[in-house]
Amino acid sequence: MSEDKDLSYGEAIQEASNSIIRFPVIPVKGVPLMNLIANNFDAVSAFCPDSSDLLIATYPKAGTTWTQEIVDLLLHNGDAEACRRAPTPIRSPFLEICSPPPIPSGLDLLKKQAPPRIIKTHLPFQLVPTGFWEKKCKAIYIARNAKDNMVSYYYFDQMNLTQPEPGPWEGYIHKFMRGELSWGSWYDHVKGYWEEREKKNILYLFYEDMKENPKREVERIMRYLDLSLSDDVIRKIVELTTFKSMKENPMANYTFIPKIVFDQSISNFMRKGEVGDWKNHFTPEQSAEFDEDYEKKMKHANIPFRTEL
Ligand code: PPS
Repeated sequence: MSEDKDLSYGEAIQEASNSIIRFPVIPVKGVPLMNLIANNFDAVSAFCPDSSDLLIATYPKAGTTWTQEIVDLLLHNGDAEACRRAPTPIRSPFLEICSPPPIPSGLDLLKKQAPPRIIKTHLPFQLVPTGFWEKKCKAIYIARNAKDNMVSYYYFDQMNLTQPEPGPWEGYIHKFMRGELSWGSWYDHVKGYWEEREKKNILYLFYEDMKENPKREVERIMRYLDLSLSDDVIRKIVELTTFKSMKENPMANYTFIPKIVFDQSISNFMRKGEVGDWKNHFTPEQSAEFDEDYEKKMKHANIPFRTEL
């Protein structure tokens, strides 16, 4: 993917293997971000989207990849082959991501694509480049209940060898509660977009709703994108974006990322895809402590999260 060589994403990672480490985080306006992102943050902030670009924003592990796949299929009228043209991060670049060269950054990939683009971000609302709102871009936010979101992040931090060490589960819960994980506080993240959703015309979705009734949520996204697809195509998109289908799809399951970055022998990227897996991880005492703290942080937010279906 460098200018002079035509490396695939995986090859570029392989070539950068000596520079792959668990990168430390540095605060950017109080939000901990991977140091490579923090050091390049002026360029990220200056990114100027086209008004036709779509932003997909999430706290990490809330259902980003699932939504990226649904959107790509909607924009291609359910054409599975078209949506296997490239791996997810090429079809839908990750705005702020910065990695050692020759791995292309999100901005490098975006520069090479003509709008309309499907742009992924994990940035909290206040760090999203203001160009998105000035240009009145559409934006979809997916939120996932805190406990399942954290469990998913815990496994991801074990297998993603560029993320800080998660350490033991007990300590990880407290890091999550204090907002110390990469991309910061889950609580501030979900509240930030919730508060802005009407003013900025953000479609705010829930992972649990997508699990409960994927057809309803795919249709919701379709309407938001001003598309009108047949019932057959919608059914096909729902089928192509089940957890099982995506786990088997080499263009969506992140097996294209070499083991030196994503070690899927530790945990699969497509791990479980369920609501309520937190019950297999929290002890009753941990759950009570978490809930008490959650009440304090979320009491005025009124966001209808569900921790089970
Ligand atoms: S990332 O790295 O932040 O982009 O990860 P993200 O895609 O947001 O989240 C990964 C979790 O989403 C689950 N997933 C799905 N669940 C249900 N259906 C489908 N199709 C699907 N695709 C991805 C994935 O398994 C991760 O959750 P866990 O709980 O770890 O399984």
